[in-house]
Amino acid sequence: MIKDSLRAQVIETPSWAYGNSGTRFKVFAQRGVPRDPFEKLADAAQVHAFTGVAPRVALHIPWDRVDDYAALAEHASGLGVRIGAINSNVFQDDDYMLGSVTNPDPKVRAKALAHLLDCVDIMDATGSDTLKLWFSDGINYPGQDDLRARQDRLAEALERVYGRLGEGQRFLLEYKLFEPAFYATDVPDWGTAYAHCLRLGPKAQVVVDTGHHAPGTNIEFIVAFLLREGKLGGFDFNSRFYADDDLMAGAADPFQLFRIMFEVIGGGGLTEDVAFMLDQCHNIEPKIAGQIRSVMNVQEATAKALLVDREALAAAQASGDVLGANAVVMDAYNTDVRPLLAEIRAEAGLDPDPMAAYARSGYFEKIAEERVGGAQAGWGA
Ligand code: RM4
Ligand code: MN
Repeated sequence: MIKDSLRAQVIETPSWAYGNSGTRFKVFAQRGVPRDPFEKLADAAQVHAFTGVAPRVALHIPWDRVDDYAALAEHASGLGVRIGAINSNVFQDDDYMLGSVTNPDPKVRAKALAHLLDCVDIMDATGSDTLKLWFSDGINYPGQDDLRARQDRLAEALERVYGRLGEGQRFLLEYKLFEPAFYATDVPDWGTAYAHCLRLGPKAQVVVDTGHHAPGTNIEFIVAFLLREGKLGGFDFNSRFYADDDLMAGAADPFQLFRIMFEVIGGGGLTEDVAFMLDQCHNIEPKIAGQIRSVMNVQEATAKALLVDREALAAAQASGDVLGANAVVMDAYNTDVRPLLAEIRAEAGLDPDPMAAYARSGYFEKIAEERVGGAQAGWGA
């Protein structure tokens, strides 16, 4: 059963992770980086080829704008992958300086809404089932704008997008504590996202980006709560030491990732209804290998969480055995699951060691040599 669950897990990688990215101080260019969305999909297909569990690739619009989205989706399927979530982007135009859907200017709000609706058109054209909404909207100074009015504007836009969703489509509303707004963010936390989604209905759910909380936040509690209410739409996995660091998932705090997966499994969330997406894109690690590492880290956390002896745990909990219950959880966490995952890969005809197999494949050398000329994809591209 554990093996079946691990085989069935789908981990989605983000197109933007394959382009150049960085911090606000510097975006470093790397060799072999894709020049267009087609090349990004080719790189994502490598992650799937070596791990066997990453067949979905998220797009970011307009970074991944193409003339023919159906052709892009076809290109993906030719590579053995498919289009995952469509991520809207209403945070990079000059017009959005004071916000997008919550901007005081109705013309700017209309422009932002039109973009969100365009993203649903792209879902139709690519067969994507998920729209991911993240708003950088907020204010920097007390009194800069009316907090309540901004919530009204947000609700209005979300309602319009919700109404446009077709059969089998949903949107995930992402929250983030701060940055780029520094005084008040319009969707700062899971409670705000949850309240908006609750009013709209079942096609609106919350997405938990693990980097978007205050230090010390108990993210697994949020996960357990949202899952219980049917409102956990998925994750943007990445890890952080300080703020929204966007480092490899499971790198900074593998124990936290395990605790999250423990709650996911306990709440029956290890299904296709919960999207396990990576939102990791940092500036120094090689792109494809970095994604493979994150995928493996999510798999390892999942495997450990699956190993928890739920019966023994329930018994210890029922008898008030504090140390016993904790020991059951820690036993699972301290188990080395790498041999189990290697076995599953070998059974599926994959190399048991995806990192080494990818390194040996020569793919990086090939793209580094071939992809010369043209503009490398990156932030804002
Ligand atoms: C945001 C948020 C979104 C992601 C962008 C690139 O901070 O996490 O999910 O699409 O960054
Ligand atoms: Mn995110």
